[in-house]
Amino acid sequence: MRRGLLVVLCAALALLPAGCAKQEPAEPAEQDTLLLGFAQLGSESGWRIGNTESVKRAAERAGVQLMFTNAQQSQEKQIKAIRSFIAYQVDVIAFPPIVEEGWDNVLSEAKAAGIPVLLVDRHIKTSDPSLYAGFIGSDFLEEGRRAARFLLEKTKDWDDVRIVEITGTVDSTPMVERSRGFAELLEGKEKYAVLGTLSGDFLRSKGKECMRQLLKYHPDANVLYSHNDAMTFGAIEVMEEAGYIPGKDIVIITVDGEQEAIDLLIQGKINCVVECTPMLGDMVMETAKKLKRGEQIPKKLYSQEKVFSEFDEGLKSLPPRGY
Ligand code: GZL
Repeated sequence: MRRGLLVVLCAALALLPAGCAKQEPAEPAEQDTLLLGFAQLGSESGWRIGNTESVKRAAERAGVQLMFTNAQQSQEKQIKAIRSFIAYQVDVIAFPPIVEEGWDNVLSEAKAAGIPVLLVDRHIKTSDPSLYAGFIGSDFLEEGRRAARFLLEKTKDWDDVRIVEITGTVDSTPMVERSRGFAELLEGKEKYAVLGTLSGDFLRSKGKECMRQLLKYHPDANVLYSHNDAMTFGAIEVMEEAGYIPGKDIVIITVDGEQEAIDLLIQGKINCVVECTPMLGDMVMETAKKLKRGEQIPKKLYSQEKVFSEFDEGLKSLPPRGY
């Protein structure tokens, strides 16, 4: 029954602007092959594109039959994709919730259908934690603290630290927690002031707009804390257009760890890159297989991450970042 719906469902999914990219396994699907529905949130950054590649490559390696959709930054489309996976009776659903609120109804439907759900990369706010089996991704609070720890070291001899912050998508877990972790370590330290905060939605284009606005109202800013590399790249363009020397006139702390960010760190245009790895695919496949076997999994599985900064030796010999 389930496989029989495949053509209909993918045709229906294909009506979604985001389309359905079902990955044909190399061999004919065995009955015990895991069928995983992955509702990606978009293609907003190099990080997200790397995450998509990681999921698809891992599915191939693991012999997992993958149904993959891209919601193009729309929560409504993510919800529709999850509903289509429920209709198709996939074995496991995995997705990065674009924002933290608004998932209880559709996840209750998945629970009623007996389909376990994996939160990947981002978290949800819910009063019912039974609606998801587990979370796989980064500790964003710690990422924020790591950004602050670098800043405290970098500015220990400064008298006056004037920070502007460009945040990610409002009400997304990385935005909320990267802000909170950063502020936590600067709490009560008089010489640190956040002059202005704007959301760049994790997009390079909006990062440019935000930096233009922030420099207009805070031309004396001497630190930028940006929640992802894509927005940082846009901000650097604006700084240089306005005559600032990035990494010198304005210390730049960014999160993700794309290759381009490491290259700019080596050039001295960025001062600190807090790693947030998109390479979650293998963890997702391994955990989804455990769920299909009815095994218990941890409620939270954190990825291991590092910090790269101007204090490091050997940056030029780092392996390629892959995103
Ligand atoms: C973080 C991830 C964020 C990245 C951005 O895990 O959700 O979304 O930091 C991406 O680059 O757009």
